[in-house]
Amino acid sequence: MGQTLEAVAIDYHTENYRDAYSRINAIVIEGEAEAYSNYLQLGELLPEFTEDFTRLAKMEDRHKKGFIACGKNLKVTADMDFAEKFFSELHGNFQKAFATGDIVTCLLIQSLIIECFAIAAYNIYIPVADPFARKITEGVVKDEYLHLNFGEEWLQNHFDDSKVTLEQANRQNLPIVWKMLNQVEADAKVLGMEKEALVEDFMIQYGESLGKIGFNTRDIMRMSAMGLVA
Ligand code: Y39
Ligand code: FE
Ligand code: FE
Ligand code: FE
Repeated sequence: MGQTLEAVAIDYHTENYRDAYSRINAIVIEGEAEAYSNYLQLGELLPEFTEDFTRLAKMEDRHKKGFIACGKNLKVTADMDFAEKFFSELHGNFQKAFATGDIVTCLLIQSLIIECFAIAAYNIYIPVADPFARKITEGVVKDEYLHLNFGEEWLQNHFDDSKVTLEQANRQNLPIVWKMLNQVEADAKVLGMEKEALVEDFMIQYGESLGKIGFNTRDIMRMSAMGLVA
């Protein structure tokens, strides 16, 4: 809370900071790479939107390049093995849904859950980032809102047919996000990002999205608390 109001003095060159950055930076690079391929796959599932999804995928590829530059700037080697494991459960669920042509679950995982996670993380990171990374992240987060919006609109237009699947996919995937957050809590803190702030931002963003799609307040409360443990 009040993260942006506190004077933040972070030494971006300490061993401790760069060690934590090697994992968070890798997560973001891996996340952007997976988002790229997720959008290409969504373009396969929804041929009438292939061009749109290809456009979103290209943005994700640019984001990845930007974050690779951020790591380079701090002379950090990204721990990609860690990042791949970090995303493996969510990635597996996306691939399972893709294999059965389950557009709704694919959209929930990538366009709602992962985009809201990205928006929360990037917004919390910007005020505490080094100046180079801050500029990059400010550009990236604007795109993530577009991605979230795209998924919201499709789901809003297909709400009645998607509702049951969305609830089920939420139940299956939201607990994974909370587990992921716990795994990065300590590293995020070294970077000046509090878990409490990340959870708060995620909840606000995700709840707003569910509301736009068509869920009522009671649904939203029930759905966004799913699997959340302190
Ligand atoms: O749509 C996107 O670009 C999303 C892939 C990127 C996900 C980034 C995930 C950020 C989690 C970082 C956690 C740091 C506390
Ligand atoms: Fe705060
Ligand atoms: Fe992105
Ligand atoms: Fe995105």
